[in-house]
Amino acid sequence: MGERNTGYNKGFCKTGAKTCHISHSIEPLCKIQAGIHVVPHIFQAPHIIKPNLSMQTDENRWNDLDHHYMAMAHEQARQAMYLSSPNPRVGCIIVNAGGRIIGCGHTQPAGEAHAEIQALNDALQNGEDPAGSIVYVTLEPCSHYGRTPPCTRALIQARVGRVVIATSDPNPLVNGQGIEQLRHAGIPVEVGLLAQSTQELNVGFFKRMRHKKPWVRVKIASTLDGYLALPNGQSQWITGELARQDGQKWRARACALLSSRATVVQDDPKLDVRTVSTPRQPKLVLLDSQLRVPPSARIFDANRSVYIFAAVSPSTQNHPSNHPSGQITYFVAPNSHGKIDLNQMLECLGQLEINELHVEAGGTLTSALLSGKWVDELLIYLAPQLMGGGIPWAQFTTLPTNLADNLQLKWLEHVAIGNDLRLRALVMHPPT
Ligand code: AOF
Ligand code: ZN
Repeated sequence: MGERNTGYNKGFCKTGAKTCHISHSIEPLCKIQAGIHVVPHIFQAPHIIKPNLSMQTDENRWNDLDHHYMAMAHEQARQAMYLSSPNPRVGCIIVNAGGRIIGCGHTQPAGEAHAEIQALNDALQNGEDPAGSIVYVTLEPCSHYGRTPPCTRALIQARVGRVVIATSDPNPLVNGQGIEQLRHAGIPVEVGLLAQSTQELNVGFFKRMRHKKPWVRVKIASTLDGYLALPNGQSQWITGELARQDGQKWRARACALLSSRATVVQDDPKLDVRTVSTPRQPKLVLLDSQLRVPPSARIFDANRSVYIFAAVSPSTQNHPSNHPSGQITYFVAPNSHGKIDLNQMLECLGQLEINELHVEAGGTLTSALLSGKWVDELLIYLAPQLMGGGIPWAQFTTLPTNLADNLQLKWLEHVAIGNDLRLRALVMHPPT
């Protein structure tokens, strides 16, 4: 390398400013696009790659060391779990010609360095020259000027010798162009090693990029016979302490938590992250069609942005002067029944760059989301108890007349957490 580098992609904009232009609107935001159905195929082979790109996806092509370093890159990516949103969780490992790791990095908060830049700068700080090295990165390097300059530019400038990528970037601004730019610069690029790990770690980012809506994960804490609460509404606590702590991790990784007026009025939950060390609280999305949640509700106590979706406009009656309004943005999105248009709400959250939406609500909202085929994943904590009756977590207004029409799920995992079971399932929507 000629002139010694003092750092890659230095001087980029660090404002972290969002490009979203809708945060102050109280008008209906998104036109409903009829006929759009979300098909959660995130764990299946992606079909986002431009067909003219020659990408090999046979993992057998790579040797044990390639697998090892890409697994390490994914460990790096996991360090961005609570950090990088709305950007994807990406990790990068740089290995020199002697097989020694000279730099590693993961995505920083939006507006700051991407994984590759972190890794290149790490190599420089270690006094190492990345020229000729192999770069293992869990997502296709970006090729565009976003909040930061393109990572491809930095990799080309560093004259790296080879780039191994887990999977291409579904962001339409990148989507194969990063690979093309590197190849065009004469750098050999291979794609497809541990692609599924990247997709699983970034279900929300992939869903938003492909479908412009968040990945909707509904959390349920239920008795074995499927009840959330006694008929008198009592629901604390069905599952044990360990399950509740585990639930905090799922809250922490989400961009936003969603709940309903009914749950907020009934339980007065804080709905925040307390037992996980995280640099940011997820945003709170409250569905309150008639704007009746009182300003004293504990959900307003946490220091975070609150998005309230309603079917009516805020006024002095329903938005009293003592409302903690500083961080509240209202969205008015009525449907023809005077309720909140859930499809429009999800489209708005997509525009607001919400990747993973974590729902903690009662049976009514959960059932409405399931009926509308908007749920991607169920996260169920099942307690070894029978209630024999009560408030069920799913009750549809229209029941199937044929077993084949039941909402089909696919188990992702079942694990014991203390005395409870954690079940995760994908909701399989029929292809449309
Ligand atoms: C990478 N490495 O670590 C990440 C990438 O606004 P910017 O400049 O931060 O760009 C954000 C986009 O860059 C994001 O939507 C995604 O396409 C890509 N994220 N790319 O090469 C990374 N986080
Ligand atoms: Zn980048």
